[in-house]
Amino acid sequence: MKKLAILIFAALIGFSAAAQNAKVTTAPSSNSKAVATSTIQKVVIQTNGVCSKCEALFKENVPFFKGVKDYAYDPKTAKMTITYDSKKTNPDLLRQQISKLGYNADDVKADPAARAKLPACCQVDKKPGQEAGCGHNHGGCSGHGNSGCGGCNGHKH
Ligand SMILES: [Cu+2]
Repeated sequence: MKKLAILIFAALIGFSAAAQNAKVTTAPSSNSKAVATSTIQKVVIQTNGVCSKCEALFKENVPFFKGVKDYAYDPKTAKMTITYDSKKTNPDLLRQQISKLGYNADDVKADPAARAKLPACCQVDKKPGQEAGCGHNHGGCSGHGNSGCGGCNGHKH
């Protein structure tokens, strides 16, 4: 009778040990499942940046928005390509943040207060087909880029 009790006791210990082992092995597998589902996404946003000063401002800000993993900007088209973590941000939020810098972002219009603080030539909307730069804007880029908008590719008459 005593022997049977020991056997049952041993069996119980063995069972609980097995259960603990099972727990340890299941935990990592559920983690790896979460990693497999990528939340990294890419979005292209049309802005209305006009010159290299705009480009510099974007570069100083957009890569540091929450959830942004990678950022590229094409000054010819004023399009931004943003790689982001969809768990931390989303395209609508990114457009709002770009608007707060003073620029249009797709359908989201620039925040007027932020835009008013930009250098004068950066506030001028580029006409479709016009080359990148602040050419044709003699008021804003007075002195052909010597003041107001140092980054302007002036001298376009
Ligand atoms: Cu500019």
